[in-house]
Amino acid sequence: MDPQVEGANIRNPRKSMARILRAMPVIRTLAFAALSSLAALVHLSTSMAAAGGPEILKLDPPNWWPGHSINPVMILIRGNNLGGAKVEIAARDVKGTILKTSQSGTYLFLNLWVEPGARPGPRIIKLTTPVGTAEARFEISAPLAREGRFKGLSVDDVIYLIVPDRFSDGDAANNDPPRSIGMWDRTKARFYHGGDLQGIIDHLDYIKTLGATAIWLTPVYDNVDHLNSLEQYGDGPITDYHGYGAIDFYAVDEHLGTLSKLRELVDRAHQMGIKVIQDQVANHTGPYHPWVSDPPTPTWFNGTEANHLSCDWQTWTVIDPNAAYQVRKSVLEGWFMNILPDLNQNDPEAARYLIQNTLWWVGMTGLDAIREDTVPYVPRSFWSAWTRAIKREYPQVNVLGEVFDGNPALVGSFQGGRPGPDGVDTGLYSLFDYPLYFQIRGAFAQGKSIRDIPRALAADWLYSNPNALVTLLGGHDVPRFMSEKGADVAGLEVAQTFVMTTRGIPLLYYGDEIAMTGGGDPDNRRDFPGGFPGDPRNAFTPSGRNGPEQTVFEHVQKLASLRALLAPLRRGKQVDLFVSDQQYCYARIAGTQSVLIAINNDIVPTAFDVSVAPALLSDGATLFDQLGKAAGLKVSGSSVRVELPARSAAIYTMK
Ligand SMILES: [Ca+2]
Ligand SMILES: [Ca+2]
Ligand SMILES: [Ca+2]
Repeated sequence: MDPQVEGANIRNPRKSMARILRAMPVIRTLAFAALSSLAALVHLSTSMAAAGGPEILKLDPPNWWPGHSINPVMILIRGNNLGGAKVEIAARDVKGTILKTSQSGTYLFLNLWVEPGARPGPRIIKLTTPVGTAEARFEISAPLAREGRFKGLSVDDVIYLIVPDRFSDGDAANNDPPRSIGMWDRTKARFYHGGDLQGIIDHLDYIKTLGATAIWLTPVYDNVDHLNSLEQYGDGPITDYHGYGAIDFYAVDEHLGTLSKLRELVDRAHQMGIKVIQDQVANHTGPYHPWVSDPPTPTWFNGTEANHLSCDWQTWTVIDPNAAYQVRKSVLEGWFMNILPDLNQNDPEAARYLIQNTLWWVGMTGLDAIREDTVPYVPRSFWSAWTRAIKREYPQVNVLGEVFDGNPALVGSFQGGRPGPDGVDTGLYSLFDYPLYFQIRGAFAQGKSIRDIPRALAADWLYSNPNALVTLLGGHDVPRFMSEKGADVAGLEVAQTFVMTTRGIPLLYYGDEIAMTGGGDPDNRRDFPGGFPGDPRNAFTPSGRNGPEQTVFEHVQKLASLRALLAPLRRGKQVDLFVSDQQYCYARIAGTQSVLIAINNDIVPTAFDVSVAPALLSDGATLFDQLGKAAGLKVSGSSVRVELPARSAAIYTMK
């Protein structure tokens, strides 16, 4: 059954959904055009297929826009008996030619030319074979107004990462949907817990109050509607609650909501001055994607379910001048865990499909940036073409890429704006600063030397734009900071101060603002307390937070407000002034304005002298700690004497 046809928004139509509904393909065969019941439609069209006539089940994409930089748009039609079909579109402003048909007759690729002045509304695509005719409705959509949308991530942002299933349940009706019953169980760490898009909408004010300016949600693609028994961890089948196992790249998972709900979320976020970053995956599909047993082209995937490479994770080989092609191949073409079907971006139709899909989500929702999953496992030439296509249509929309590696030479090679070692400019705006992340954990949780921090920053020359890197002390793929050996609240706060004041764009992982604990995946994705019906307390409100939680929350809030207030913390050049085994002092300097940050990572109080001439501070200047924990400073000659309590940090500005 086609998930898009069956979408919940069709069952519960609302006024605001009208536009989305119009965009959905209404699929019918000629003989049954008058049918109004979608359930009956699917049933009956199946019997049509048995009769040998052509049948259309799905259009990817189901709609497109006039005046778009991609024209013709490639429509992948899934159905039956499509071999030898001829296409007819009764419209003067839309023309279609058949590009190819799969040998099985279950896929047909159509090039669709849309006249720039084409009026929004439906067009009927008619496919005819000697045995019969099938029709499907394709929608020409009015582009969303650009004002206030498609803004792109910038150094001024603070990102808040949410795993939607684990944040807040705003709609109990989608917890155990009829279509995918039996996947919801809050006692099981790898089952759906009921969080959804409505729950995020309901807590945008919380995110705003905290001080984040952008939200990143793990993928909202439709994932498989039954238990996943292929990927197991010793306790039976799991679910793909995390969203990374798409079975339909053109639909929102029914546990999270609908496409119109996602649009509503983006609009509501924009109204509150919050950007939205969509998590996308171009490397692989979920193991149950219908393409796996019947790929649209013979080379759609790298290998087949029965015969493929397994990914060996040796990502450095993709830029290693000494790596043999065969070694690199298992990184680029291997299936994750030997399970996840690896898309082949060298297949021209697969590449077009993926590029169009990215632009479709942006165009349908008005989102601002993309977080791209598993970047090193895809040919860099594809990223180059993909980012150029994004820029052509949405010049401000940019991409934050995941290269999960501690080696800055590898991560840096993926940042765009200049050719990489292979001559390819990926066009990626930002990468997660994992090289720095590992040092943050080492110093501020495990108590290792703080020198490792400036030592990591010394590799900034390997990046085309270090200020655009996304800095983090935690995320959904690593154990929580507070569950790291040696971690305590004081160390967490120092780490947060560092992340929010050093160069880069800070990432806050939901729950770290209240010092949540949790080990490795999936324990690091516990439900946010208060986000779910029946929770004993509500940590979204001050009265629902215990003492340490409230202290950490207020600390992060203060840091975010200082970041908003003080331009050097966002845009300033970072100048390291002093480092010893457990003390570190640096300035952020923008124009004539500077901010001084001092950290004592030791378990005892400390005092040290710092020469502040490079930070544009002159004799007699007085400085004040914005965090209110350290004494003020007075510049004497060209230096200050910093005095800090144990495990603490100060952010000094001129009074
Ligand atoms: Ca729900
Ligand atoms: Ca699903
Ligand atoms: Ca791959």
